[in-house]
Amino acid sequence: AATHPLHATHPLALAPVGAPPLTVDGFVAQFLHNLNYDGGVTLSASSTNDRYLALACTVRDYLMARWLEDQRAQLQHQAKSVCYLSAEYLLGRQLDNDLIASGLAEIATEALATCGIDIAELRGHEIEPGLGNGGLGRLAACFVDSLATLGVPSTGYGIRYEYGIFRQTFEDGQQVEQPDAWLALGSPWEFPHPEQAQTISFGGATSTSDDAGVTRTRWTPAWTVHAVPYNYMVPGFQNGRVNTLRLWSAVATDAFDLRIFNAGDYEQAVRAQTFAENISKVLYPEDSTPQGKELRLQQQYFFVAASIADFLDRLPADFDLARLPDRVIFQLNDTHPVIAVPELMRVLVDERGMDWDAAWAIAQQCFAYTCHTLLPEALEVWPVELLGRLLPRHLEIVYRINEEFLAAVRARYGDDEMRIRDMSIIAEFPERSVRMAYLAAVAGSRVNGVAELHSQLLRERVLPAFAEFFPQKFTNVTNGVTPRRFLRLANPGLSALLTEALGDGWVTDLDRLRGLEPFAEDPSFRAAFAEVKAANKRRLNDVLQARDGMAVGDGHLVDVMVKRLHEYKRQLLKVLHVVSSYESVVSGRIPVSALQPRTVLFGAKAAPGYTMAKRIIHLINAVGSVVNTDPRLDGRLQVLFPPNYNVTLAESVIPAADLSEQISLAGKEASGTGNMKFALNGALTIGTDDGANVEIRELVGDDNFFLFGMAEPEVDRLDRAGYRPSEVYQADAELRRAIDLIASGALSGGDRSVFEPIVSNLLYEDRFMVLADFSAYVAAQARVDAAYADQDAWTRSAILNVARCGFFSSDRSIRDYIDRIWHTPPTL
Ligand code: HBZ
Repeated sequence: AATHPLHATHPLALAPVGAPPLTVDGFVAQFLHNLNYDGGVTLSASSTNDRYLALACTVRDYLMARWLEDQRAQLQHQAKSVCYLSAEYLLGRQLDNDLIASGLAEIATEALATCGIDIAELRGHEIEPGLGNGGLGRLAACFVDSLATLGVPSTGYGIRYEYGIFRQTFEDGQQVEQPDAWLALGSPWEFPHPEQAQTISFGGATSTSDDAGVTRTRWTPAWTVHAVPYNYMVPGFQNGRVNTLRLWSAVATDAFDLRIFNAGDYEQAVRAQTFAENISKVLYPEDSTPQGKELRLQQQYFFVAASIADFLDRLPADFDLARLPDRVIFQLNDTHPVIAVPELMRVLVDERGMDWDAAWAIAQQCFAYTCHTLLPEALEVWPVELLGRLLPRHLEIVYRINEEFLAAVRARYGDDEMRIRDMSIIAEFPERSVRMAYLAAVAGSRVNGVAELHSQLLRERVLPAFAEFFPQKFTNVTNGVTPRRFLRLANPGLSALLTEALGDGWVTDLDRLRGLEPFAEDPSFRAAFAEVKAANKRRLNDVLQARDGMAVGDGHLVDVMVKRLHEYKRQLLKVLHVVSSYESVVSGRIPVSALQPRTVLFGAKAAPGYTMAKRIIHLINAVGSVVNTDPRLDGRLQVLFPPNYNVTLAESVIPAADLSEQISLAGKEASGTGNMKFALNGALTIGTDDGANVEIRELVGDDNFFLFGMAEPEVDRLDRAGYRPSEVYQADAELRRAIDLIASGALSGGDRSVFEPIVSNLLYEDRFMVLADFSAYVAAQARVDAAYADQDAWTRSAILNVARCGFFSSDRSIRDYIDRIWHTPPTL
């Protein structure tokens, strides 16, 4: 087949032997081959699903030789590598990403067109793998993308949940959770390797024996389960590099059900199988309030034990384990994988016969811990009773680690019992339990927060005793987001504009966006930029129309708050502002013509057991139904709440936004990453001095950011002084009118009881100080309206946001991890 002009400088032009020819004809041939020989259908008889699967396999085929080569090279070179341990990866659609990463997007589009197929329809067919809750899981997905793009020897390890984050629907404005059967139509992206399964043990008891004067501990587990790895390609951006994400799936072991089967109880045997396979069945939908459930601890141990065993299996047979720290760093994504610490100790001491002190010296160099929270209730603790029942040997190991650590604390400070109780890995109240964050801080070579402010508060407020004891361990790595998915893929219009202005190097070198600053002063560039934003709003409307029958208003300021529903994030503050605007118009205090036309768009899932969060969802929907249908508003204020906000919807929403709502109570949002995605897509932020907002504002400048509200020290002072929200309510007429309207039942068909718990919580508790920041927020929104009235000046600010946010590339975050924590060579 002739070489297509498109491919002269194609990144896969040096395609290794075995890859299909890099031509439109070559792509067509491979696609049809896959459709016929793997799918077992002809083109004319094929369904959308058949075609989607064949297309996915074709893209895969082009990446395969590179992937195999990278796996081989990683084994051969045995360079130090990163094992990223994360219970969550919120990946988003794979086809979209892999088309762009492989550089095949144009060839594939053309090739399918010659078959009479619109590639957009197939791209829209994929159900995204939603194997995460929110920011933490999405961060892990951005990081594996950057690791591959930077060519860092690394593997992402996690769990292949059969059901990811639930699909959200609304019934009468209330959230209903549906199972997310993302594997139902088959996943073309995964490669199972049952022959590489690991056996993972649980329960039972330990015993000791004397081995030539050395005490050896033996763990006799009660039951085991197989962990089967599924490999996923993680292609770097057009660099011929393909890394691996390894997700583990639980399968019952033969031994397990055979025993029962032989006893003649078939039903019981089947139940046993179901029990074992439950481990990877479903993602826990709680973000930030862990429930301390046994199955969750099983999940955590299951995937870290399998991952450690898998890593060790890849070392040469004669490898000297004393050199393990030269070969690996296990990065612990929050406390979820922290049980890896006693697991590595168990393997080194019990299985490999190493002495305790040598093993501990090694383990301390092999782990690093990232904390993602500031909320005390989000710090995981496991009851000693549960840990001892499920993992008796690990509990013993934790006790010994704690004993030696507390001995070191005593050696430094004397018998200061207060301090000992404060720093003990074992908490005594309200029940004896293991504090996983403390274990991570003791064992890890580094402890990092995810934004400057967060890392500071981590040292000063969350783990102060540890920061004093191990000052050298504490560091910061500010989060980042991948410009591939969140600019290049999600915002093709802006991408083209950037490439025209700066060349295409920005995709892997986001600091080049700085070069955009002078363009902010160029009227024709501003016009082009504004046109891209307008086109993105039209595209969003097409998506919303098809998905939910909704649309943002013509000429409206698009005001977006998308993130998990949590009280600390303060969706209620946004709701109060909307209710207040509504009330001012319908009461006649403000002419409707004075309203800046706005569409307020929410997206948020609530943890199924988080009652208050679900009430807030109900309230948002109730406000929407009233505001959107009241003719007195003249269509100038709209509230949209499309259900099931996920990565795919984010890719349409973020590029269309004018205003990004980042309004958490200062000191509560560790970093935020949505804030970065919006700024990079040219939305202006209205935000508090919290998390990475602080760094965004420093970079974009005060003129291009709407700051409001208390800073963290003020929050702390108010808290100590005793905060009384009802006094704020009494003192602020505008606030009172908004709250009274909600309390009146006007938004709930006259039923005052529906939102009463929200109202009384605001008036008498208001843990996250919504009322205290209300007036500042309203004033900041007035500044937004005034600024938006000058469209050209707004566009200039938007361009400067893009130009100055290159720092928030996850490539930069990964380089920081390499410099400050991992010390791995950047490329293989
Ligand atoms: O991690 C988020 C933080 O809230 C956010 O500020 C930060 O930007 C982001 C990335 O660093 N934390 C989470 O998303 N946390 C969870 O999703 C979570 C999930 C299960 C848990 C606890 C937390 O048991």
